[in-house]
Amino acid sequence: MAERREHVICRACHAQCGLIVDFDAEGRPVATHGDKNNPAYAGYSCIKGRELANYHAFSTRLTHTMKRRPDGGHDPVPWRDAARDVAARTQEIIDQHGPNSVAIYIGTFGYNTFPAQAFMLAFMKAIESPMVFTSVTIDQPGKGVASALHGAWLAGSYRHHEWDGLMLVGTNPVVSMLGGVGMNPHKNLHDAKQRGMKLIVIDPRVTDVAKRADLHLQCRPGEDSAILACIARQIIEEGLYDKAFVQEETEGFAALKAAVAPFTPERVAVRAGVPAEQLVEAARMYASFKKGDVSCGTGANMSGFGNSAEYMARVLMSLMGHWRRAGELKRNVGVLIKGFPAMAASPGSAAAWGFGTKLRVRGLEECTSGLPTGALADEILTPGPGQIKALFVLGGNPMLAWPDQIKTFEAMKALDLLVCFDPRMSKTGLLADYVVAPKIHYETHGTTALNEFLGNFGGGWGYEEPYAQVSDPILPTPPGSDLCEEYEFIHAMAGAMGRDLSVKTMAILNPAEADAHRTRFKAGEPTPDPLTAWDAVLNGAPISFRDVRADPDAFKGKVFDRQAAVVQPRPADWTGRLNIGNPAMMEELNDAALRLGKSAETDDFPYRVISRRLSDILNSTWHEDPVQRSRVPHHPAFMNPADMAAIGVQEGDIVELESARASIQCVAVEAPDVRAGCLSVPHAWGTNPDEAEDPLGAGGNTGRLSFNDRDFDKRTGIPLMSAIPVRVRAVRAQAAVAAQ
Ligand SMILES: Nc1nc2c(c(=O)[nH]1)N[C@H]1C(S)=C(S)[C@@H](COP(=O)(O)OP(=O)(O)OC[C@H]3O[C@@H](n4cnc5c(=O)[nH]c(N)nc54)[C@H](O)[C@@H]3O)O[C@H]1N2
Ligand SMILES: Nc1nc2c(c(=O)[nH]1)N[C@H]1C(S)=C(S)[C@@H](COP(=O)(O)OP(=O)(O)OC[C@H]3O[C@@H](n4cnc5c(=O)[nH]c(N)nc54)[C@H](O)[C@@H]3O)O[C@H]1N2
Ligand code: SF4
Ligand SMILES: [Mo]
Repeated sequence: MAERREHVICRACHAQCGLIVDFDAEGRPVATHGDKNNPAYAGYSCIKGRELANYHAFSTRLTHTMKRRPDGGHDPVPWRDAARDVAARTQEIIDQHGPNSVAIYIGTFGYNTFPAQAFMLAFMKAIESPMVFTSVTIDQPGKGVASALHGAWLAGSYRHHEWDGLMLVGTNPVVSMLGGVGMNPHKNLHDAKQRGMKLIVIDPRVTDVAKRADLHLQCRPGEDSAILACIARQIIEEGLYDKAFVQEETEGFAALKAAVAPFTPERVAVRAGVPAEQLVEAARMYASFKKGDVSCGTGANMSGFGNSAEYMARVLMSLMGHWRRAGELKRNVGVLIKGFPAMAASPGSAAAWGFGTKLRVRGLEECTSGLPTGALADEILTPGPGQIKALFVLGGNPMLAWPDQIKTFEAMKALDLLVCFDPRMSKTGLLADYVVAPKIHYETHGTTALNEFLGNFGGGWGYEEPYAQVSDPILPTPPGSDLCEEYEFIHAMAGAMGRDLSVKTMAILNPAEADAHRTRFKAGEPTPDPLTAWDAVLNGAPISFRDVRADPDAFKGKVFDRQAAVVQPRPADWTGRLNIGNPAMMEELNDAALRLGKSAETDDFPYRVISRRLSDILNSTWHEDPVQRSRVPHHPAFMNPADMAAIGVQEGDIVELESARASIQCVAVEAPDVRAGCLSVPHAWGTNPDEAEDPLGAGGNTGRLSFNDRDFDKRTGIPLMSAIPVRVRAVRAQAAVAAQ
């Protein structure tokens, strides 16, 4: 029996599950588990969360900020000294090269800690550098672009308890917790299926969700926009669309109809490798949904036509009027995040690019998904005015996560100053001048604001109800450690440079309104305490952070008593309409149409490496946990048995995957659920290019297989990160490995 129990928010991924940690008599955390009384998660937990308490005491955990020696090794330094040194070097770089020579990259864990992100953005504003890069443009950048061009629907889409149909494209939400079946994905999917919800899955792999699908299109990768265009064409051709909705709420129907005309089921079937009848069936099934949703994930965004795939997903929803209508109720009206007004209207198409910072390379520029991270290595390596000389990496790991690892490596080495905020010595940290060791997870205050925030951007993301949880630190920092929160370091650094920080709230989605809710932290004043930092970051929330914290139940996670909003009709003089025929997207469809009739195969590189996530591991994090390692001992390349036989590969052999760029090594795992011709390989594994290959340990880095300057999207800069053409050979047999 536990001596003490603490409710916590798991921050091991974006899902922010409400968990319970049991402590023994000595005050040590002994077990972590789900909380069946939690109204949003209903007992859900995953292995990463159940292991999170141990993560605080990993052998690889940094207990001090590290500073690089001239010989490349690192020594511990007091963090306040490091903040002063980094400030001085940053100021020198600004004096010599101008503010644009300083860039930041915000990765996965730059989101999980809202104050870190808000303070880092305030720092960039203080030094007047616009060079803010994030992982969004190497993740699902089509979302931001498509949503702007198609136009948002202010009242949002339906939530999973309402769906009678769902289409998932290149996403596996049961593992990723993103993609749209809510916060207890197994239970929600089960309940929805019991209720009669129909599920269509488009994925080259029989994923966890595909196993439960009513219709699974096990397509070739990289053909999603063609498949969705075909479904739209069929729906239009058979007259199955919601004519009243299309007439009243959309514009561009004629352009759409013309652009999708080439995508006949017969032609798309040949290109995408699925039967024509299945495409027709998918169209009829989707059109039969009354309250449906289409959700695209990383698979659809990383394989070449992400903008038009995301756009066509929205177009299908608009053709069927699958948006929340006037008079209906919107249950989640927000707790810590103020979303959009519940109105059955669209502001209409907005510019997705052409308004912001221009890069110097490949004609790329800021878009609605941010600055193209796919081109950041070039911005560091290309000489001349505006060359990036200093990079701050907040909770990310470029060396294992960015495309084109070889170029990334050159870029990291070329920097005058590289600072990582990371609790361990990551592969990027190895190359950094400073690795700032932060307090993590259970050593800090937490809120569920991030997941609530995400709920405003993806179909079925975030919470159904006005749910929130807050948490206080439950673990002390390791004995003898010298740790800070990321925001404290940023504040100290800004102070040493004599710059005030004007921290913008993250709690308000309307940009102008958010801008009016800034909190100023003056240079030279003491570092704000964590609750004051959170106050600033959540300034203007529907329920104030302090009021949420005043409710004892909020520490366990609760649904707040807020009245559901009745969706208001569009005002009579409203001009905005959903744009289903945007010219730029019709042009991208034309490009996809040109490929119809051509073979998707190439002789030189006949296989395709496709991305996937593992439930035990989050990107490059968690690999060192012994429990996870015992569950995933090697870096797997999941292969269809027919391909294994054709190449002469056995389960457990080391295989080499060679692209036009480079080759990597992984361990072959037999997987009948993977489409023949594809290798399903998790990303963010591997070594740095100057380290020995380690196929049985660190594995191979799929980012090394891609060029960042070929086959890249001209708007978001994302290159092929899935559907990467390769050839495959066995390099060492399992028996030889075992005999070592
Ligand atoms: N080929 C291919 N490449 C991909 C993908 C793919 O599917 N295929 N996926 C892409 C996607 S979607 C993404 S989002 C990116 C991920 O890109 P990144 O965010 O750059 O990579 P991560 O591995 O998530 O890095 C997270 C880092 O945060 C550190 N960390 C953990 N906890 C904390 C904390 O509390 N505070 C701080 N400051 N740091 C912490 C971890 O140690 C780790 O080094 O990778 C992309 N790369
Ligand atoms: N356990 C765990 N959870 C995670 C992460 C993790 O690493 N581990 N990462 C987090 C991050 S950073 C993100 S962005 C989300 C991502 O969440 P998801 O987008 O749901 O990511 P995946 O689970 O990799 O699912 C992508 C699917 O796309 C398929 N696919 C690959 N290429 C193609 C293609 O061209 N077309 C189609 N239709 N399908 C294709 C793959 O087979 C795979 O099943 O997950 C988050 N959650
Ligand atoms: S799904 Fe994410 S938040 Fe939930 S327990 Fe697992 S790692 Fe933690
Ligand atoms: Mo991601």
